[in-house]
Amino acid sequence: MKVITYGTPFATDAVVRPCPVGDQLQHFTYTETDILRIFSCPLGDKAIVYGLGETMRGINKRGGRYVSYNTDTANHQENTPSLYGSHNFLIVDDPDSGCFGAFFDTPSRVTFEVDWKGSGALTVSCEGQGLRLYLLEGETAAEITHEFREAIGRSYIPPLWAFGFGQSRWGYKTEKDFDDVVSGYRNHHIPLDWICMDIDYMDRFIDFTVHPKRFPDLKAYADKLRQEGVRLVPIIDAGIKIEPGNETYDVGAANGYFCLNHEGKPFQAAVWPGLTHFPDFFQPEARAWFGSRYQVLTDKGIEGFWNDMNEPSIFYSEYNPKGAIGRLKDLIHPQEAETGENSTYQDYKNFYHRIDGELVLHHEVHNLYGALMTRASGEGLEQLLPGRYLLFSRSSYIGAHRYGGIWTGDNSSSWALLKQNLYHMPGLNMCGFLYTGADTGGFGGNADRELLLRWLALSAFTPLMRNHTALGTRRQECYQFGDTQAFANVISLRYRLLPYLYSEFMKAALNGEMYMQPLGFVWPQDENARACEDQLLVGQCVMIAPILEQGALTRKVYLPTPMTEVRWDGARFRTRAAAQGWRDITVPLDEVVFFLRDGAAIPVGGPAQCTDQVSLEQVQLLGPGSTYQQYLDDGQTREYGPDHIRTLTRA
Ligand code: MIG
Repeated sequence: MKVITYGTPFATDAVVRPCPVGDQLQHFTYTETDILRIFSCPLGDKAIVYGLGETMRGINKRGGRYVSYNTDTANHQENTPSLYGSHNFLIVDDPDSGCFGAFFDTPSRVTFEVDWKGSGALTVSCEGQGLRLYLLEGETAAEITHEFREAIGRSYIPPLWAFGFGQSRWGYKTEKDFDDVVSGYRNHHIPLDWICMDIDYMDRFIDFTVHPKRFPDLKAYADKLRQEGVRLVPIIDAGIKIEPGNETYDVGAANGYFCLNHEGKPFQAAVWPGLTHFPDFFQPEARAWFGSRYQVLTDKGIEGFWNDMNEPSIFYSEYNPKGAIGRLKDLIHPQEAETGENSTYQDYKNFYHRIDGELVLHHEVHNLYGALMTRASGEGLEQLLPGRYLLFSRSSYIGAHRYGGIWTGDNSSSWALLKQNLYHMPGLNMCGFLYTGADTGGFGGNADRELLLRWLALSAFTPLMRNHTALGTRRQECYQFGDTQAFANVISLRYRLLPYLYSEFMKAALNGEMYMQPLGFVWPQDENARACEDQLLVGQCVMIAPILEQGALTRKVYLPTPMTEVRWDGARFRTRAAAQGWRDITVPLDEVVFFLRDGAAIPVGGPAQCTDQVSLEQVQLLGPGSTYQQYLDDGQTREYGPDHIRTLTRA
């Protein structure tokens, strides 16, 4: 990897390894305008462009236009240009001219046009004061990804319980709402490990408060659920309610920890709590202070959090009085949204951060805001808790992957967004985000039974497996769709596979490898594997080929090599050899089918209703292979390391 510097780039801390300076630009031609630095290169007909993390469309980014400018884009669709995170790393993999990788490291807006409108070129336009361009060479996309991952530092490692199944819904308010979820799952013998507390647990949406009537004694309540094997995971929003007596407001205001407006006063914008100030996460002192605020909840036995609204999302402000209406217009007129000039854009040009004694316009460093909130929380939780914490954020930039995971935001209950969940995973893994997943079943809109079951069969393999949905949508808990046996079957697979999934996650995190990768990473010479957009490898031994079409009981699967087909019916695994080439599989709604790579064996455990009941040690080998290298630790302390490997051998 080599770095070339343009202008006066902002230090993002995305890359943590020293990197030699490149003497001249490779692969791209460079042009400049008053406001843009433009990098362009031709794309061969067969070139695949991998990467770009949280962006819409397929694994291969060809044909699209993607704008790195973190945006609260509920109901995003295939052509939505900006989501919640900015991950400016891509790989061009051309069988005719070879592979290279490029990371455009700037917190300002960047636009990627990838064979956009058939241009036959990759064009990257960067705004802002400057950037660092990292270029990576290698034989394969996998090799380049590994080098990049080593450069950006080790991915965040969650506790084992975070790999259990989580239930969430915007609208749970009282202890009774949560009790109902616990009993709903336990009574139907569907495993469950954690439940998210959305904004209604707070007192009037004020961060680091608990609603006094709804949770008169949160500590006692959290302890009670903990006895039943369930943890509570509260949400924290970016905006701090302006209200004397709100301790977070008082201390933040007294110490100058909030972002400023043109007049040097704290910038005001309305979000859930009403008028708020935004913490200036660019100041190290503000980060340390904000991170320490989580103690209000860790003192009550909380070990996991999700950070929301940290693009930051803004409903309206004095600079953008029609904010909410403007956002509605963005949804109705996606063409306007496509320019990136959406309504919150005005806000982002109207507030400042204090960075090393200088005022910096938010817009210039916009894409780092959520990442720095994650860093503040992660560093805080590291101090507050003796062991590992669960943390996932909505907004992100590369670098945040060292402190927490992300979820992919407000998707919807549609087959298109189910597919998107699969497409997202490899690009996110390339950028270091391993602990990630989508709102299973979809956030907006109403999920039906079939969609939810098929979605669960995919998220059973994503590290973050959470059913979440919006206020006002159909009830989406797994016991709300008639016969619950199918749900118990699918989710129980996740728990049976935990010894394998956890081991592969840990190896991927500790060794800078992919946890979920496209087939083209492993079989770059195989044209069918390269073209495959609806199958993934999970760890080194498993290939998944989920059903992604409504009404489909069968699908075609491509096997680059001979494999073992595994069918899980809720009670047992049945295996049979499957030859190389195109195969048809039939998958009833209450079963899951996946594949083991040729000669592989994986460890599987016994039945469990929560991770407390999971033993990573008591396992059996599944598949024709005779050995497996299992990563093993206690799943909760920070005593992890690449050498915690044991060799399992078939008795
Ligand atoms: O303005 O907290 O993406 O998961 O349920 C919406 C309510 C705010 C957006 C998050 C979503 C969450 C919702 N939040």
